[in-house]
Amino acid sequence: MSAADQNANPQEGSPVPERSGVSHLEGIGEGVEFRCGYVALIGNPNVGKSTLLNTFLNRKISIVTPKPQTTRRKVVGLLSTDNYQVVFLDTPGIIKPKYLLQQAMMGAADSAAADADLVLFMMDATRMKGDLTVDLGGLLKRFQALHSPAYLIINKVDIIRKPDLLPMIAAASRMHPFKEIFPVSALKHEGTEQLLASIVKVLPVHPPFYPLDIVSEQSERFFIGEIIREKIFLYCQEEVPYSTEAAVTGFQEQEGGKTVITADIYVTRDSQRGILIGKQGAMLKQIGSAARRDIEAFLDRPVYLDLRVRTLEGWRDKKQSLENLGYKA
Ligand SMILES: Nc1nc2c(ncn2[C@@H]2O[C@H](COP(=O)(O)OP(=O)(O)OP(=O)(O)O)[C@@H](O)[C@H]2O)c(=O)[nH]1
Ligand SMILES: [Mg+2]
Repeated sequence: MSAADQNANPQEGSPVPERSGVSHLEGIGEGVEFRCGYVALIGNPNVGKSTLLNTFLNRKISIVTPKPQTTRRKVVGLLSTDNYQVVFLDTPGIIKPKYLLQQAMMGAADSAAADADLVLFMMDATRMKGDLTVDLGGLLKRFQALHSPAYLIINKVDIIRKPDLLPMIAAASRMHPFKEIFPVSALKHEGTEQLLASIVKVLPVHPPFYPLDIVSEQSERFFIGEIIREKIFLYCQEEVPYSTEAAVTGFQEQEGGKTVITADIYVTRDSQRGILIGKQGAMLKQIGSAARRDIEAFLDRPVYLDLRVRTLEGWRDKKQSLENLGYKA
């Protein structure tokens, strides 16, 4: 990521360029069979898709919380070496949409899956003991038209009894001819290296789509908005996180000093403003200082963060508001 795109739309919606885009061949030796392709992480909410992306990249770029529906947009993470570039696409968890924002979220998951050379269907092992036809069956049905190869990733194996694993694998493999099935713990980095080695092997021989020295081409503004949203998900309860969006409005690097970042937090109705601000501003202060610490780590420089809470009446169900916030409604 670079600070070059400070003037860009803070919430760009369509991060992935056409495949005919520029190649970045510098530094790639002749005769090396370079592999590059798109790998989509698809699954129900809360199964650990964003955690797995961060584990692969060895860096936290995609926000993670214990609450479902944390991820709302496609998040592009690039893992590059001299021999390969994996373009990981983290996606929102699959749900039945109840409002327009959720429809846009499902659109992001669908388009990532359609773009992918390999789809990683991800399940939460702790939810796989019972009848698989609901969770896994529903996923497979939704994406049955896909032609790309699919792996099944059974995540969170650190918190199940190991003897439970074999019957899960057997049941899942009866439901779909997955190319591979990998039990992993994205959190504890168990099985993830073997998974990555296998992913690289099935990528097409192709020059890299992006420069090799960047982790994402999404803007710093986008990731800062995400960090603020993560803190709102962590500290606010019930419907508040789901009614909230964060957008960076200003980004100024002061010479020799702090980077001053201003951001708006939007809520769907006035009554939620009070909750977000809290008694004597305590809630907003908590969100702000936690976000600032993470933004400083992310940008690797000191930051002054100024948050404003605004009501954007019913934004989750308004096409124009969603588009202004960078969603493809
Ligand atoms: N024990 C355990 N917890 C995990 C593992 N992977 C993820 N988690 C936890 O599961 C919760 C959800 O993780 P996320 O990575 O946000 O899940 P997600 O699939 O991206 O969720 P959405 O963005 O809501 O679709 C967090 O509390 C994670 O810490 C794992 O391997 N083991
Ligand atoms: Mg996520």
